[in-house]
Amino acid sequence: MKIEKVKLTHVRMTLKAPFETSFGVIDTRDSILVEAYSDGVIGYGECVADRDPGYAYETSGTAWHILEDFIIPQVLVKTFEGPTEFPDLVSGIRGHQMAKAGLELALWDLQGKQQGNSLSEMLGGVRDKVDVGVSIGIKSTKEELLEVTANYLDLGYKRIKIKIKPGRDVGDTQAVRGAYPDLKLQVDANSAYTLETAEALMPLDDLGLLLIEQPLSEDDLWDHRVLQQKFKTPICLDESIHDPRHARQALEMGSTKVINIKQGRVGGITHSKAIHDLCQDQNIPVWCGGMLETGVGRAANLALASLPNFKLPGDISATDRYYEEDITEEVFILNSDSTINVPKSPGLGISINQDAVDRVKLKTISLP
Ligand code: OSB
Ligand code: MG
Repeated sequence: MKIEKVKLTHVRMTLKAPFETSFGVIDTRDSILVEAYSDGVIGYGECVADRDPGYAYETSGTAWHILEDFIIPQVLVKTFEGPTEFPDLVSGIRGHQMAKAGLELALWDLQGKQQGNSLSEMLGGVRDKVDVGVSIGIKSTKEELLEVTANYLDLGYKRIKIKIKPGRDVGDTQAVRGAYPDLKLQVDANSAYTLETAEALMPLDDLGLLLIEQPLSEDDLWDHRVLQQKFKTPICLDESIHDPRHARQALEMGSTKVINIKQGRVGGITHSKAIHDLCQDQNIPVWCGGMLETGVGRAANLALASLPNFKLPGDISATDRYYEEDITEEVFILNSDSTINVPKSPGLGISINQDAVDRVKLKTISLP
């Protein structure tokens, strides 16, 4: 594989409704569309870093810089087998997993198109539709949370995740559980607690939750281990897992019983597959997280979630849950059994709506 040109486009898309998490309110979502050119074929990827460093230290600004000045120049001067070699190619660049994942995804799409295989086929996917749920932001009142939850259940989502933060945790979760005793329910704190303040979360342990996602710091494995020992509910790590080594160490320590895999956060599809395989060997279920992606990243998430050890529903919702207009021609819809179909066409199986990109474009560059 020889990449002749890479194009980056910074886009900013308006969410249909603001999404509040413990780290702030997201009303517009930035991302970088990555295009890799080789032999007349274009592969597309999406870098999921957001405008602000609230979820992770990376931002669309840092990712742009690292891609433009370090990652792309290295890839342009090499000839290599394909995307599985990409992590080695960029191993001299520390961190910046989201920046790396954006380009790696474009290489997967490219290789899939060249060889005529869908990403799911390339990875060894075993299902053509995947179980999905919806992630609900913090609402102003419990009543509003219950109303929004009811709306998503009406639409057919069978698994609900609610965002929590100190002061808006046990009460909100009890309200949803009270209304729906049998609902598949989980919570996500996005690193808002310390070991001390997490004491307030103990009542969650009696609510039959599927899991409690990332209660403690984004860079912490040890305190999650201490917390997991107090809870019977599985702790699930999101922010803390940046690569397969972190996953192995977290499992060895007992810091987590479930892993949320986001291909952006862990440096791409190759690392995601490695984490999946490691967890599968140890009987640890994984599920596919989301970053409010455009159709590009959503297609990748669906392909990833078709792997066998994705045992819990993913945060992969229908296009109409996020955006009025997406940048892909394809629109992802929810089936009546709370699943979304895995794309079948070569690579990511999506095509870009260039007019839609132009409507949300902030800037673009081509390298070399
Ligand atoms: O922590 O899972 C998270 C969105 C942006 C940043 C972090 C997270 C989320 C979500 C939304 O929970 C998942 C989605 O529907 O894409
Ligand atoms: Mg999360």
